[in-house]
Amino acid sequence: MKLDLLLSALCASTALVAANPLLRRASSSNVSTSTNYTQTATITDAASATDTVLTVSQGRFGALFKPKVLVINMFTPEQNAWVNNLDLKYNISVPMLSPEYPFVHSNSNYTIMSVTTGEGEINAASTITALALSPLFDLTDTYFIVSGIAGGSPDLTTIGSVTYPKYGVQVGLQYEIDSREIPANWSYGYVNFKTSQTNVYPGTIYGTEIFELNEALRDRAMQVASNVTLNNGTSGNVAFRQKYNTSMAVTGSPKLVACDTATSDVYWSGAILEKAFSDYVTTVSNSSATYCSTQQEDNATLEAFLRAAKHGLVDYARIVVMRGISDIDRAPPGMNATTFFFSKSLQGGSSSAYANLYAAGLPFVQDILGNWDTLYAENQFTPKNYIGDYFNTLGGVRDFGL
Ligand SMILES: *C1O[C@H](CO)[C@@H](O)[C@H](O)[C@H]1NC(C)=O
Ligand SMILES: *[C@@H]1O[C@H](CO)[C@@H](O)[C@H](O)[C@H]1NC(C)=O
Ligand SMILES: *[C@@H]1O[C@H](CO)[C@@H](O)[C@H](O)[C@H]1NC(C)=O
Ligand SMILES: *[C@@H]1O[C@H](CO)[C@@H](O)[C@H](O)[C@H]1NC(C)=O
Ligand SMILES: *[C@@H]1O[C@H](CO)[C@@H](O)[C@H](O)[C@H]1NC(C)=O
Ligand SMILES: *[C@@H]1O[C@H](CO)[C@@H](O)[C@H](O)[C@H]1NC(C)=O
Ligand SMILES: *[C@@H]1O[C@H](CO)[C@@H](O)[C@H](O)[C@H]1NC(C)=O
Ligand SMILES: *[C@@H]1O[C@H](CO)[C@@H](O)[C@H](O)[C@H]1NC(C)=O
Ligand SMILES: *[C@@H]1O[C@H](CO)[C@@H](O)[C@H](O)[C@H]1NC(C)=O
Ligand SMILES: *[C@@H]1O[C@H](CO)[C@@H](O)[C@H](O)[C@H]1NC(C)=O
Ligand SMILES: *[C@@H]1O[C@H](CO)[C@@H](O)[C@H](O)[C@H]1NC(C)=O
Repeated sequence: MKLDLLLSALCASTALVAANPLLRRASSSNVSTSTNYTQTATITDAASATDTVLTVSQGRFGALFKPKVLVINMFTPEQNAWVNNLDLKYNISVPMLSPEYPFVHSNSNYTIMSVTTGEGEINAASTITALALSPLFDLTDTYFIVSGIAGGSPDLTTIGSVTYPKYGVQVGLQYEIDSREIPANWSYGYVNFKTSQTNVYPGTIYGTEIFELNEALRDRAMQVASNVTLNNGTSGNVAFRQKYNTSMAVTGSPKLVACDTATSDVYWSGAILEKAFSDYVTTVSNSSATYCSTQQEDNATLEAFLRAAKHGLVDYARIVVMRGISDIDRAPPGMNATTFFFSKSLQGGSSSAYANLYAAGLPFVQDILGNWDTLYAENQFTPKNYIGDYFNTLGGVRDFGL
């Protein structure tokens, strides 16, 4: 371990703490020299402040770590692809991460780190919020790569494809009536809020329905990965792809695809729900977003980052989402939805998705570290498109919505 580097960072942080009036009475800064780092930095006299508004800039003062790249995984096999291959052997414990995934993992010079959120929207939002607010980290210049598996649309992807969304859409924010109880002329049981039919723009918006990411950075991430050899999946995956209509992308080899992602806590499957959710993606994005992957976290992650970006804790233009396709969202012709969904042997594309997320993500990580001074310290891939949420929280004018 680079003890000297750690100690000099600690001294610098102690000096910053001492210089900051809001943190002057901070009680302790506790860095262990084991492979688990634990720091406690507390403001003990906040209650005695006379100002009615106490604004504390966290994430900079006293920060020990300023990673250049932070990979975000959702569960263990996604995490292993990065932690094992890049030897992210240092565990940094951070308060309020998932009880199941309590550590940020780091390489030996603290330039590349990863965090695992736990699965589902609640875990993703909680972990990213905790990390963004942690006084251990200065994430203001950090590039974030969301690296997780997803279900894929057979129209645009196949098992092992790696997709790069510009839009993330949260499709669960709708009314639902069980499809056994719907009128005969409805295609599915989902209806947009404050409307009584589908494909009408929702009449009420929570703000997390749609996020737009930096397209220029996304395109760079794809371009530097354009020559990687992607894992083709098992012989079972190759055979299974052929069950679909040969006009669909699913029957081809895995590729890198620029297309958009849908978030729902519900792990759904089947052609009817695919139609419901892809229609929603189309409606809420004013036809700008093209649904091609389905997962359980991205809009939660992006909402937490949005709030952090609003307060200068992270840069929203430095986020890339990668979703590797582990399974297909609907059955091939001649097979019903339940047989398809519950046949593990048919859904077995996860290993190629994990491998390909790392294979395609590594050139981007190397690009960021290798060209830090010239291209990334000051982001040369500045967005040409609107970035942010429905409420224009980060400024600019959104290109979707009412
Ligand atoms: C979820 O986030 C994605 C960005 O990954 C965005 O394109 C999408 O519109 C969001 N969806 C919802 C319903 O919030
Ligand atoms: C630092 O952590 C150790 C081990 O948890 C604890 O015993 C000690 O009291 C802490 N020191 C301070 C100053 O908080
Ligand atoms: C690191 O944390 C883990 C999990 O809390 C614990 O089992 C382990 O003993 C710790 N290691 C050290 C060196 O403190
Ligand atoms: C560090 O984290 C890894 C991955 O989460 C875990 O397998 C390992 O046991 C942890 N090491 C310690 C010392 O806690
Ligand atoms: C830090 O380590 C990474 C590999 O983990 C290496 O690519 C990079 O050059 C190192 N950076 C410095 C400043 O030593
Ligand atoms: C379904 O039928 C009802 C009653 O005829 C009609 O009002 C409604 O517009 C129809 N909905 C669709 C989606 O066609
Ligand atoms: C990909 O390969 C082509 C042909 O060898 C080469 O011209 C191009 O520079 C490579 N691109 C990257 C990003 O490595
Ligand atoms: C890779 O997968 C594609 C699509 O399933 C198949 O056509 C091709 O033969 C496979 N290649 C190899 C080397 O298995
Ligand atoms: C395959 O898709 C094409 C184009 O959508 C369609 O014309 C054709 O009927 C489909 N074939 C089968 C067997 O479903
Ligand atoms: C789906 O197909 C399987 C096998 O043909 C059959 O046993 C099952 O009853 C079918 N389920 C439905 C819901 O149609
Ligand atoms: C998006 O579509 C809705 C109708 O669904 C329309 O009222 C709105 O003006 C459109 N917004 C933009 C930015 O084009």
